[in-house]
Amino acid sequence: MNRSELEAVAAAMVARDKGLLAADESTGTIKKRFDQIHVESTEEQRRTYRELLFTTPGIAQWISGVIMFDETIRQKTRDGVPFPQYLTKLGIVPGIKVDEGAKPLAQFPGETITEGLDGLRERLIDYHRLGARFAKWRAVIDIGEGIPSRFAIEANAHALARYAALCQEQDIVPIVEPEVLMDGAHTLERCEQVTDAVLSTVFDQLAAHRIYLEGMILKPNMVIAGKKSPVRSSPEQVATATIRCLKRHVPAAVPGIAFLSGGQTPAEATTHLSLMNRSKGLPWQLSFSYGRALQDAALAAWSGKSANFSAGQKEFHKWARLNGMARSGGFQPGMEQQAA
Ligand code: 5MM
Repeated sequence: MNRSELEAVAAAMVARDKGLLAADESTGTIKKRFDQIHVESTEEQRRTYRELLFTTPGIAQWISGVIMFDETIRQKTRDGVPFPQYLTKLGIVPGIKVDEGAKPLAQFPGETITEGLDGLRERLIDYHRLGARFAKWRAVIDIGEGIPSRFAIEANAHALARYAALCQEQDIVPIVEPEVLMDGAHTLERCEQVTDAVLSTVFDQLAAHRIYLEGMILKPNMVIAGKKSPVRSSPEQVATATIRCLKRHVPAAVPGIAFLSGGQTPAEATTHLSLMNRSKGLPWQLSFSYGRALQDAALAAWSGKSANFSAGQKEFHKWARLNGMARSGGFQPGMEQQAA
């Protein structure tokens, strides 16, 4: 393990004013996104859409790294430049999703375990050769009646730590993503309780697996009420509870925390990030690693039509820039209406 290399890549991933683009939708998920805009999910359409994102003019000012899917990291721009090389040239760090998805956890109805550890060492060697310098693994924890169980939290935390150790062995920075879903009807308090338990278990496992904390990035959910909860959380409540929870569990040695958006609207996710970044004296960088919050508007503007290619890029640029501003607390709700 090359510690200084891991540290340098992790620092670049959470560099000032920048964040990560999660463009690692698996074939099934990107099909769902394309279905919403009535676009057929062919390999060429997926390549074109990823090219739209990666070649957006000026994007390197706000985007530090891109998480790709296995298919994407092997694809090229229309001029024949492999995506990882194209991004590296712009100063954007190429990354790769290496988990193989959340599968039902046997004997634990309604819960999942993320798979993908078998053969991971060899896959990481291959991805490093292709240009990836960081990786991502997502564990999914749902909140419902009687769940999550202690066992599911532990099993997922154990897998996350095994993944992280294999990444660091191959000089790849692991993004550790334990996502507590916001799909349920739970309150913010319940989300905080579960996120507390999850982060505490994850950091225990990371320590047990001898993870070099300075060479990793945490990608957590924000602490927020479930989408079906009748009680909505105010932006201030989300920001306060999220920071409180992170302070309890995330060691200062971790260089950065890059949030997922989890189904919040782009404006909500950006507002929350901005508010949190107004807190003084935090030991880590607070950044973003959004999928939907960065892409929703771009997807809708593009809608699969080549005439809309630059309209899609404009929307992606806009949300990347607004989140870049949120990195130093400079985004205010409403700014998205004026922003071009
Ligand atoms: C972009 O979506 C990612 C991949 O999802 P699948 O493995 O289900 O295809 C996802 O892991 C994403 O990186 C994170 O959940 C963050 O995305 P959001 O949309 O929540 O910001």
